[in-house]
Amino acid sequence: MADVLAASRRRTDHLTSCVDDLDLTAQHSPLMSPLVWDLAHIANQEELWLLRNVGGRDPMHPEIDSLYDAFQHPRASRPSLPLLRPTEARHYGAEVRGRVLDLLEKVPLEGGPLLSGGFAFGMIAQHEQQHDETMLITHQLRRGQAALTAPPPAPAHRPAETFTQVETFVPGGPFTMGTSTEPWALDNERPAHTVRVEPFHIDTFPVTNAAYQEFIEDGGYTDPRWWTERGWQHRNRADLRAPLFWTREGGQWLRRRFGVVEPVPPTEPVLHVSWFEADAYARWAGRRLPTEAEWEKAARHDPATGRSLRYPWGDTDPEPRHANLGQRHLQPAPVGSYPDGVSPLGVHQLIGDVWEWTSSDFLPYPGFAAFPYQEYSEVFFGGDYKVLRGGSFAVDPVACRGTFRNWDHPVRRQIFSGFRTARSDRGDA
Ligand code: AVJ
Ligand code: FE
Repeated sequence: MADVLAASRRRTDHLTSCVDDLDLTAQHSPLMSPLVWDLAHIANQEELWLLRNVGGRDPMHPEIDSLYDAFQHPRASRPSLPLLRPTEARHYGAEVRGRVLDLLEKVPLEGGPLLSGGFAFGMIAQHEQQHDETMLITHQLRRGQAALTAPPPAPAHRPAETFTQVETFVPGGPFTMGTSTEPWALDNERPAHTVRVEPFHIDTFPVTNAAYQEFIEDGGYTDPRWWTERGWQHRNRADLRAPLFWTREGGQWLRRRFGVVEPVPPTEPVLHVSWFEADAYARWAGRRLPTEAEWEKAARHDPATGRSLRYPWGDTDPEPRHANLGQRHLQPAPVGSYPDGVSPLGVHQLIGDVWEWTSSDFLPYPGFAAFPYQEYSEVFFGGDYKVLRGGSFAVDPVACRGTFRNWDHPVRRQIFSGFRTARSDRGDA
């Protein structure tokens, strides 16, 4: 447990030590907090859940709690708050962590639901990793010289052209969705329940930049036939013409990625598209987005046993050969890069690379119970949110499972979002 916590802190340090204090306190986009807010929010949540709720300690700095309550201050307003300075925020985080490690030696990892299986500690490690992904998004939005670098993923084993329009059949019938046994699963992934889906076909790989460019070149962005009414309004208002961070120069698509401008790689899964764009692409292709249940069946269902696996490759924790996770690379890997991560039905790269938009709204599973706080999931149910599945290259393995659910507004595209499409077995999409 201490190692898992240490890994999240190493990543936080990495993301906040490569820029100066001015950069840490600046707002790089109204969509994001200053990095120094995330830094102290991470410490504040750790203090709240581990030192106060688990350890029964008194608040260390009660006067700052409200500054770091995400529900009290929208992101755009956070730079004007009297936030802790970078040095103070780091000091606060280190002090909390020191006390947490003391507590970890004393407290039994069993008993109440908050402690059993080390849930509270796992929840806090996941929370820090989730904010690390948020901070990586801020880095991507930040202008100026590159602050982060990472080696590119290895080239794929097969040329990308062979993957165009390849799809995999998923049989109809029941499967187990969600989990009641995964110790660190968050409340919205619970409980396990049986869901039936009709037979369908799903893209074997995420939609690539090359395929997405065909949609652009075919006038996909200027033809209202492919868009929902709301999507079309949004496309006009926001003047969408291509994924976020793409520019066209001399007949070529370029993208800005962590401060570097480069040609768009045709074989990579498309990144930085909104739900509205993903939905329009699918309709243009004569297809549709998969539902969340369809995505999970394609990812977890093992037809040989009828059981749902923890991950597409089986029940073992993610290793680098399975998936592009953990910010080892600062981009998705070409399609075909992870034959070891394939699901029993034969679907590739469901975990890692890009978050995948589904057609589903973010709703509770039957039998849902908010735990340990309503603000984690419950207050978002029924709002204007679509579910994303699978996790991006920026997701740490500790915050990633076949059951993991993410959600965001359908207009959002600064997140590491892509998609794959599906079609029903019979009739139209
Ligand atoms: C699950 C990614 C939507 O970042 O807003 C972080 C996770 N919850 N702090 C978010 C979260 C509280 C959440 N997402
Ligand atoms: Fe948070």
